[in-house]
Order: sequence, then C-alpha cells, then structure tokens
Amino acid sequence: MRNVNHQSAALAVACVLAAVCAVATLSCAVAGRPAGHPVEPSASHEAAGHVLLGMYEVEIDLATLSAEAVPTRGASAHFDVTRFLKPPYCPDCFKIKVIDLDWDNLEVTADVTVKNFTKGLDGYDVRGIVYPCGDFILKNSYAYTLLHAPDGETDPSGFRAYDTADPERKMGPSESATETFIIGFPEGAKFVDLLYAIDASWPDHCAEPYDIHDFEQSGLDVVPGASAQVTVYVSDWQSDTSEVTINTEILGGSDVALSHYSGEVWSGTIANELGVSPGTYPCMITGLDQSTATSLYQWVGVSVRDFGDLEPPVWDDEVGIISASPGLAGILIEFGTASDPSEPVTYNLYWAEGETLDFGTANKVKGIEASPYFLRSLKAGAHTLCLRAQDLNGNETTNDELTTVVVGEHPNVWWKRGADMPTPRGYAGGFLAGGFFWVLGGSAAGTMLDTVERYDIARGIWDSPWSLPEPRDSFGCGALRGIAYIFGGRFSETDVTDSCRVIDLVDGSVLPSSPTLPMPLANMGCALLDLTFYLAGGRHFTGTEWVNHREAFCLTPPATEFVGETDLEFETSMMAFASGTSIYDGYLISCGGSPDRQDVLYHVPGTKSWQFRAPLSTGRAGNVGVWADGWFYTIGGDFGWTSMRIVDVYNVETDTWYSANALGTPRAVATAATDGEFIYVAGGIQSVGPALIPLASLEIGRIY
Ligand SMILES: [Ca+2]
Ligand SMILES: [Ca+2]
Repeated sequence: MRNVNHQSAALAVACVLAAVCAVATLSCAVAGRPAGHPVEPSASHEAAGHVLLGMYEVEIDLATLSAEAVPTRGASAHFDVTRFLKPPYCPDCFKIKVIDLDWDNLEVTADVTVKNFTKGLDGYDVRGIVYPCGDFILKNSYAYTLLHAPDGETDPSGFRAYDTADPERKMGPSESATETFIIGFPEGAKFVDLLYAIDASWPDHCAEPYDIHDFEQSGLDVVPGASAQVTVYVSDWQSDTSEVTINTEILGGSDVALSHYSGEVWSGTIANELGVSPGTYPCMITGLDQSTATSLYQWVGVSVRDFGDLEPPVWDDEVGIISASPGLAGILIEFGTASDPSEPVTYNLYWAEGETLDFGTANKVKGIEASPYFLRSLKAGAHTLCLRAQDLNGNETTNDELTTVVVGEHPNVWWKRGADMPTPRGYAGGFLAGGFFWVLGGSAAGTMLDTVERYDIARGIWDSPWSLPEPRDSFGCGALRGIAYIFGGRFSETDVTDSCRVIDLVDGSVLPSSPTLPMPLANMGCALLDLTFYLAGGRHFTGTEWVNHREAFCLTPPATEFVGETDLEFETSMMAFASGTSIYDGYLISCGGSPDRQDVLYHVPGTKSWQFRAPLSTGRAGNVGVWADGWFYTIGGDFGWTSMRIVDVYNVETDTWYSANALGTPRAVATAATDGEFIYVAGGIQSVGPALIPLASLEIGRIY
C-alpha cells in the first residue's frame, strides 16, 4: 500500500512542474504587454491560499491522438508564482498522454502528469480543473469548483484531485503524480479542445471543503410533497465548514440547508415538491467556507420511486434469454428488453452449474444494464441460466424459462463493430503486422484499387500510409519480417496476372527481385507456415470462362523461385485457407471454395496427399479462414448468390465442426486475420441477388 502511494505521488508531481515552467517561460515572453485574454483567474480566491499554477488551452487530435498544451496569456499575466517559488528550468514537466479512444461512447481517456519542480516547497490539494468548452466535458469529475473560472462561467467546473491516496494530499519537492481524465466529445469531432488549469494550495491546505462524498437518501415517493432524509459527508481540513446546501430545483424545491450532524456528516430533509416521476435526478451540493467565500461543489443523484408500483416490468419483445452462446470458459448471453414506469429497468441473471436451477441457491448477477452480458470464468460442463427484469422499486419478473448450455466444448467468438475502413472494398489482401491490421488493394464495383489502409489495434483508428504500385485485387498475400508479399491477382475483372510484388511495410517501397507465379492466378489459397508461403488452387479467365486450378506451390523468401507442392484433390478457388501447427506438424487447411463446396482438405507439407476431413454443413465460396490455437475458423462466404453471416469453428485434432456466433453483416471475399485473441474481419462484398455491395465495416471478434 505504501509503495502504491509513493508511485502515485511521484507521478503527480510531474504535472505541476511542467505547468509552472510553461507559465514562467510565457511570462517572460509577454512581459510588458497588456493582458487582453478573456481567461483570467478570479482574484477572490487568492485569499483562500489557492495558487493557479497554470492555465492551458489543450487540444487533442483524435486522428493522431497527440495532445498539445498552450499556456493562456491571461492566466500567466495575473498570477505571481514567484512569490512562493523560484522554478528552475524544466522543459518537460507537464505531460498529457492519450491512452484510449472509445468511439462507441465518444470519450477519450488521457493521463495527465504533474510535477512539483521546487526544491523545498510542499503543495497541497493539487487539482486539474477542466472548464467546459462547448460539448467537451470531464466525465469522471472528483468534484466541482468555481476557482479560476473564465469570465461569465457561473456553473462549477469538474476537476480531478491529485495525491488522494496520501492522507495529507501533499506534493513534496520533485514529486509527481498522474490522474486519468475521461473527456466526452460530440459525434463528428476531429479535435477535443479544453481549457485546463492546475491549482494547488500553498503553503497549507485549502480553506474550503476538499471532498463531498457518500451521499445517501431514504426513499422519495412520486407523490407531490413527499419528503426524504438525506445525509452526506463533507471533508474539511480545518473542520470549520460554514454551510452545506443541496439544490432541489429539479424537484420543484430550492436550496435546502443541511444541519451539521456530527463529524463530517451533514443531514436534512428534501421534498419532491413537483411530484416528478420515478427516476434519478441530479442535484448539486455546496459546501461553503465563509471566511474565504470559497465553496466546493458536488453533483449527486436523488432517486425518486413510486411506492404504489408493485408490478414487475413487462417484456417488450422476447422474455428473458434470447440466446446463450457458450465458449471454452464463458457464455455470451443476449436477452430481451423490458419496460416499467419505475425506471430504470435492470436485469438479474441467475445461473448454476448442471442442468437444473434452484432460484434460492443459484448464483445471481444483479443490476445488468442491457443485453448482451458476458458470463466469464466458468468451468467446463453444463450451465443453466435464467434472466429476469427488475424495476427501480425492486419488483422482479417471475419468468422461469431456463436455458442450459455446455461450456468448454469449443471456442466461440464475440463480435463487435470496429471503426469503418475508410474505403469500402472486397477481394483485398491483408494480415497483422506491427500492431496494425493491414488491408491492401481490392476492388469495389469492378474498379481495382491501389489503396492500402491499416487499422491501429491499440488506438482503434485507420490510416493510409502508402499505396500499392498498381491497382490489383484477388491476390495471395502475407507479411514476413516487415515485408509484404503479393502474389498474382487481377488488374481488371478478367485480366489475371502471374506478377508478384515484394513491398517494405515501412514506406511502401517496392523491393527488387520479385518472384513470378508459374501461371496467371487469382483467388488462390495462400498461407504462411514456417517462413514459407504456400499457394493452392485459384482461377484464371480463358477469354470466355473462368477455370479453377488444383496446383499448389511454395516459396521460401528470399528465394524467388516457386517450388511445386502436392496438388489439391480437386480444382477450386475462393476458399478459406490457413496454416496451423500441432505439437507434431505444421499443416494447411482448405475449406469450401468455388463452386459452393462443402469439402475440407488437410495437408502436411511434404506429404503426398490432401486428406478429406469432415465436410461443412453447407457449401460456400468466398469464405475466409483463420487458425488460432488448434482451431480453424471459417467466416462468411456466399452460397448461390446470397452472402452469409455464418462462422463455423473446427477442431483439427478431433475432426469436428461447431457453430460459432455469426457476423453482424453477411459478407464474402472479406479480409481476415487473427492474433489468437481477437479476429479482425474487414470489408468484403455483400451479394443480395444480382446486387453486389462493397463493404467498409470492420468486425472484431473476441475469442472466448
Ligand atoms: Ca475549512
Ligand atoms: Ca413496476
């Protein structure tokens, strides 16, 4: 525990230091100029012992996730840090590091590190304040303040408190600390712009309360005039808070003064004057220090309930569990939605090992907000589940529809949508390399593309680093030691080539001495095994028709000559194709393929045959394949002229097929790759009768 505190303290100091240095530098730069910036610290707070260490305009570029902080003039001109401090030069003390970007919830997460650059001064109650700028808001505020608020800003702004693990909240000389800020941004934003200030109390603790926490209430009914008791903890270093109020305007009331009960506890009575309906209502609590006229603010949620509501929620669509998809150690559960006047409706999952369920003794997961729910860390074997809905009053549905599934038979995939690929296309090549999912070339509506786009797995964003030397689709493809290999494919809808390209992933430069295929081929199987590329099947156009092949070849870079391998058992193309390894051998799997084959072939390179394995339940072509940890996955494909969402998973050891969760979007000739934990599937073509729709969507499947 002690160590943790020290680490966190060390991180916090870096931020203060950077901030002050920036201010000091800026002060010199603007010396003698009139202060015209609208952002100026409020003079009334200086009496409270607060020091504005710096105010910055911070901009985060959501495309590159880089952050830039520029000190504002007004703040620097009006604040005399040298009264307390003589900062040494420090070019790098205020650090912002973006650590996550969540497009689903429209929020960016950044670590902000502050450092105390002084040689002998302690800072107290260090805060990073985020003033609202348009639609950008701090989502994880510790509490709220009006300190240093820009002119005209009357609503308290959220802040994060540093060093809260230290009982004294003290930042000593050369200590640093880091806090994580979650910033919400509006849809379509390309940048996040914030006004950010760092405040500390010197040379002692702040005068106003430093924390307002643990709000509690008794039940508040929907009936107009109904009342409830509230209590809240107000922490004050000097134990001399003058006044605590809760604003109940949203309930039709006003500022209600709370009485000092004992220690940090304040309590009082609030009323639902308007008789607002069931739900949770935000109310602000203010803790005032009279001598300095400084307050700390906190938002709390007041819950209103309908005590006359004794009815459980009503299911809107399906009752309880719609599907329960078991994996090796977890179950993905999808369920219907229910509604109730006493919102919000939440869901309770009951589960037990075995094929029966006793509600009295079952395991219970309470308060699930929405479908789906992932139940993890389960033993192999049968599990029985039931899901019920519950309203705010605790009324629970009585449905007892049980679902039994067997965990541990096969892995499954939990698909989620990722950021769309910028260019919709199918018949592209791709692989994982350097932390990116690469998608190369391809075509859309008959137009060949030279587009190269890559998905940054850590950051969840796409960019386009370079282009292929020429537009091309339907080629074999792989990456080895930072080099992309492109084999054959098409230059136009019927122009199939034997040419190959070897390309440096860093800058897209084409390397000399490319191999040439033994014959023009497109849509062949291609997989990398033990540093050797294996190609099999494929097709070419005769001028009047497409002809499938059965030949197989291999190439071991840096050699540029293909060597013959054992032919497939039949002519095919557009099949799912992947390599895998067991403790004995490396092997290749070819699955499905033109024309809508069910066949599955298994081959150990160097042996004289491809073995027929257990066939697919339905034929398909244009399916894509990946292998992970002893299991082969076939994803999507076409049957007839209809694209499929189907995902099947194959146990290579036992020669057994299982169904996995389907893709969200039906697609064929997509691009897929796996790192063993996640499967990435991008683009492809969706055929609906004669219509062919190129896709941009990315689906990311978590293997479980
Ligand atoms: Ca006080
Ligand atoms: Ca109800």
